Amino acid sequence: MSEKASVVIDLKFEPEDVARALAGSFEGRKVLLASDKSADLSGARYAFLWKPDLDLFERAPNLEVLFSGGAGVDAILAVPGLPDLPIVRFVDESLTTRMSEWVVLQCLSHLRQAPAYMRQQASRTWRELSQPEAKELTVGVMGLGILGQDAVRKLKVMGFDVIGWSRTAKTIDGIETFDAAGLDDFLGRTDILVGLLPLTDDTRGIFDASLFSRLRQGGALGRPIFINAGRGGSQVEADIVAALDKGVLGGASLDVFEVEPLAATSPLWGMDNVILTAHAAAASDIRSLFANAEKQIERWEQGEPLQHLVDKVRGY
Ligand code: NDP
Ligand code: OXD
Repeated sequence: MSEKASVVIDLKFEPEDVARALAGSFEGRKVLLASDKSADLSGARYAFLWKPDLDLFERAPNLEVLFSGGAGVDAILAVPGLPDLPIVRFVDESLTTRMSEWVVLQCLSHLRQAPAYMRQQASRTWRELSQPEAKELTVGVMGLGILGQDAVRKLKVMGFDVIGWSRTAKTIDGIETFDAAGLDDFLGRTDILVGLLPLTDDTRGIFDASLFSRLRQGGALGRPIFINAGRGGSQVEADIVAALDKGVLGGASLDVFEVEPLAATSPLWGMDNVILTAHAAAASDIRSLFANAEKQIERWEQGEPLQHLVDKVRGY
């Protein structure tokens, strides 16, 4: 039996996690690690990338398909000298589910004033805070792709009024949607804004002072809340801090940052009503990543079209 085409791994995950996930994956294929600088990668046809080493493509000149280690591909598309090969994005039910859990958790945390209760607990203060119902608030989700569409459905189940915004028009049962041209109408209705956008030339810095000033003021929480788990490059952190200071925003939950890890000096760490997580809303499960890719490799080798392909012109 002829040996199947080999695979090279250039994922910036813990090596022991990658090794564990590789056990039982890619049967019959040679698996090469880009971190082994003495390895001959010339036979590799498939590469798994997150933030790839710059020499990868010189060392592996015979690649046919690139697999992203995450759902977002901005870091891969930014690699200088990226060869013009198909890029398959990571689309995974477990990742999607975990992202929706994070989004619902953040919306409920602000609805039920979790940060204020944490402060009260720290000072042993017994005080009942107002408790509006979810249906009194409109959650506006920017980005209605794989993650956004799952999140809007689950937010709806929790009782929120939910609306969504995306580049192209969408029809989603029970959710009012807006396309790019409807941004102002969408923002004017939104009490809790959720960002689930990819980072592209069009979305870089989109969450800025001007956008925050167009959110609805005076809703059931008084002031709007900003939640972002897309990419930190889409937010202007100085504008978030200023908007919180001035009361244009009443709170925020951020999982992604302009520079990660977030600097210890960032004022965001110490702000009331701000919840920070460490780019951990929905991590890629490496075993699922390999299992999904094995299916795509089989399709590729059978001459069938690849799924979840990145559109390099759109940038996502
Ligand atoms: P998709 O590609 O499935 O969806 C992207 C959505 O964003 C689409 O609805 C798209 O519109 C919309 N969009 C893109 N550009 C624009 C624009 N300029 N204006 C308006 N809408 C726009 O991506 P996913 O849902 O799978 O993932 C979204 C992002 O989440 C990833 O790119 C990644 O950055 C981030 N992510 C973060 C994780 C974390 O742990 N924090 C984990 C996983 C992903 P349209 O439908 O019209 O094309
Ligand atoms: C991703 C991420 O894009 O982890 O999957 O951010």
